[in-house]
Amino acid sequence: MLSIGIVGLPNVGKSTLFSALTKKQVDMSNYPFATIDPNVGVVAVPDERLDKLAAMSNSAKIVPTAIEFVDIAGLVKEAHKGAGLGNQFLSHIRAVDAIAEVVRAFEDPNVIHVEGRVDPTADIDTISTELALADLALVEKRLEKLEGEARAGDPESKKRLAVYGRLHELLGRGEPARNEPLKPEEESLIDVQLLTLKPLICVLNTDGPETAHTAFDMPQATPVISLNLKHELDLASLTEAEQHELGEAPRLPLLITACYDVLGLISFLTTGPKETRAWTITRGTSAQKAAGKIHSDFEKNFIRAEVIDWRELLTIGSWAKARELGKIRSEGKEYIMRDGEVIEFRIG
Ligand SMILES: Nc1nc2c(ncn2[C@@H]2O[C@H](COP(=O)(O)OP(=O)(O)O)[C@@H](O)[C@H]2O)c(=O)[nH]1
Ligand SMILES: [Mg+2]
Repeated sequence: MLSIGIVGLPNVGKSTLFSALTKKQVDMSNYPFATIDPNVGVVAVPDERLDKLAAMSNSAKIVPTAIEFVDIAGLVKEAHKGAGLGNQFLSHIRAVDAIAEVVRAFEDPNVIHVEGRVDPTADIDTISTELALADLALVEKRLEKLEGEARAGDPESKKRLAVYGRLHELLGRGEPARNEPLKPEEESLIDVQLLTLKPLICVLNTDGPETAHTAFDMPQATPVISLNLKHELDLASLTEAEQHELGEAPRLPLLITACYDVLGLISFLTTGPKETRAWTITRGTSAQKAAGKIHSDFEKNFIRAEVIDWRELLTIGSWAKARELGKIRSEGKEYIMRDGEVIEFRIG
């Protein structure tokens, strides 16, 4: 399962976010996941398509797709040199697939800020610098080994050396590795887990009106979501009816879907009387590979995929009717799957 690490300075709202995300799960009676470990929680990806398809198919259950969130201890200045939890902390970030960086924008004299002031831009800078310097140390170690191998004439090492050399320059300036435009074949030569190459999403923890996000700088192309996390946690403890009564809807689902997006993930759907279910694949996955998500035999014995867009299926009202109308397409193993397609695989 893909995981998102919640990262940020101490006292910015990371654990508040984690609690809000995982609290929601307790109320989801038909969902088997909950908090795995005090710091790791599995969170369903909200998907309105599932409810609608389940109603159409009279499904006994709904199985959403899920991602894992990890509450990682607070990062402090000089972490790359071992300050705070230092390296132990950094190794936890290396293990995740993407980073949700929580940034404090709320003013509250009762909550101490490690630097004694609320300054989102400066905090983002502190975190980026620490992550870049941690990567720099790793890249330097890697370069040393590769230089030896390249001198010995290994052609693969020479290619790697060139890519790591470019990253070294960038990281040395405190810039994230993701700023270096790499071709897919160059990226595949990187064989260490670089923190600053992981997809990043920024959660601006605001108090009150959600306008502050225009007032600070985030590295280019980083999605920013502003939320009042304390308020989200309060909302997460209420039932849907109670939320409705207050006239407030939680904004947390926005973050979950944005994380799914930033990871380049899409879903295909299956529906029937037994269950309606979402399956996660990365953008660009073929029909045959997608079949393997359900069962490895499905991939091996794949004949074809029967496909229809979820909206079209709902409009028609049933799979049988859609077939009658000739609206179910038949696709081969090379077909590239699109988000929101309802599939039946034909297997030999
Ligand atoms: N006023 C205010 N306080 C918050 C907000 N989010 C978190 N806090 C408080 O800040 C403190 C630190 O939050 P916590 O989630 O434990 O921070 P962490 O160290 O990043 O995990 C707690 O007392 C929270 O209740 C917020 O949006 N507004
Ligand atoms: Mg915490």
